[in-house]
Amino acid sequence: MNTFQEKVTALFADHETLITKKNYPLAHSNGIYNRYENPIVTAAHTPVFWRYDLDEKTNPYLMERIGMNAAMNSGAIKWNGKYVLVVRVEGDDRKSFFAIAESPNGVDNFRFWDYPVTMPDDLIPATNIYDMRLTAHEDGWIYGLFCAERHDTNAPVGDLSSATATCAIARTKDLINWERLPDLKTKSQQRNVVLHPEFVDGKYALYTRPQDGFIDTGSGGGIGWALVDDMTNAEVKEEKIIDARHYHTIKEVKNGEGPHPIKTDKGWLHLAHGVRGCAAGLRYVLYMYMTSLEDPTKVIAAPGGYFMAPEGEERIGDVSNVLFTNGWIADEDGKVFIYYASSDTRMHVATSTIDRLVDYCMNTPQDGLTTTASVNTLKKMIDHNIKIMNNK
Ligand code: BGC
Ligand code: BMA
Repeated sequence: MNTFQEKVTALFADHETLITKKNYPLAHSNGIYNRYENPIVTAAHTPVFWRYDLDEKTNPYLMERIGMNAAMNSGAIKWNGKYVLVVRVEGDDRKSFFAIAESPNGVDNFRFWDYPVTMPDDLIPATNIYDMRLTAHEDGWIYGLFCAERHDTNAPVGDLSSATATCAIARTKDLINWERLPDLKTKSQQRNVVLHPEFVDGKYALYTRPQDGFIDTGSGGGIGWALVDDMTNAEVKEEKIIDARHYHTIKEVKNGEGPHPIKTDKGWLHLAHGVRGCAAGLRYVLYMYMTSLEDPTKVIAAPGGYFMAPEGEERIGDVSNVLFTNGWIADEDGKVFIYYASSDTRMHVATSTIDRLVDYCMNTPQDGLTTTASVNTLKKMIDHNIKIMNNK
């Protein structure tokens, strides 16, 4: 029988082995991006001392006292040369909170900081917070926009599920001390609000996602755009849909901006999620689009279909058949680290480059919105390829 101390040592050793495991790109790639062998952050990556009381007097059986259920939907930023994620960690109690995990290379060795983020409450405290988008804005602050969820006070007695989703705003200079600003004022509920990194016409610009209800986007037509005078008292007065939902596409039911777009010389590169309904529930996939540098509300490229959809283990989890993203990092050399979560359970990375992603956006055929259009697009490529193949 191992002593308490031996068991503690083994826990730490196993954890260290897990978090320092090398991660390699999978051999097979579609030419657009590379997936990696292992998830990069999971609930098991959270520190042992978050989960176990290490005092033999109070925890003689060395039980897990505070269970961690998932590590998912993470914001991302390059910070002091490190690849930093603001992870949505969810405890067994279903409350999620933010915690920072950093890696020296962006693909493995993610290690959590000792303490989770202490996020101050807004005037009306939220029950849950999640899915932070980080933006190092040209005003000098790093903003974190996230969803604050509260029980709907108008719900009939006994309805404990109706909730409201609001865009919460905080800012920091060091990722440690966060200043909470008032929640975004808008006409509708909002989830997936993202701050554009530059001023536009001297104003802050937001990607929004108006929705009629907590789950239903209803008349909310897609990803919106709004200019805001002041982030310390942010109010959306006018909202314009820039990337609409459409019948029988991967974003029929909902869509939402992922992380803030990356600036390239060909335009802004966007990564987003699209949702459709099916008998198994909602299916979340990732897609891309581009907007113009001169007019960021103008879509200049809209590759058809999804960019990434759940595969293998990614399909399975607390909320199966879901890929979700709210973080990516573009390095100076053009390499892009796409951070995505699968099935509300674990975090992964895929790597690509700006050039590849721009090529993908510009040269992937658009969705023609009908089977006939899709077959015509396909036949065009087959014709062209058959000529090439016959000339060999
Ligand atoms: C969950 C989110 C989810 C939302 C809508 C919330 O309670 O925490 O992960 O996106 O409900 O389903
Ligand atoms: C949403 C998102 C995510 C989550 C997804 C699937 O609406 O905001 O938090 O990953 O649902 O559950």
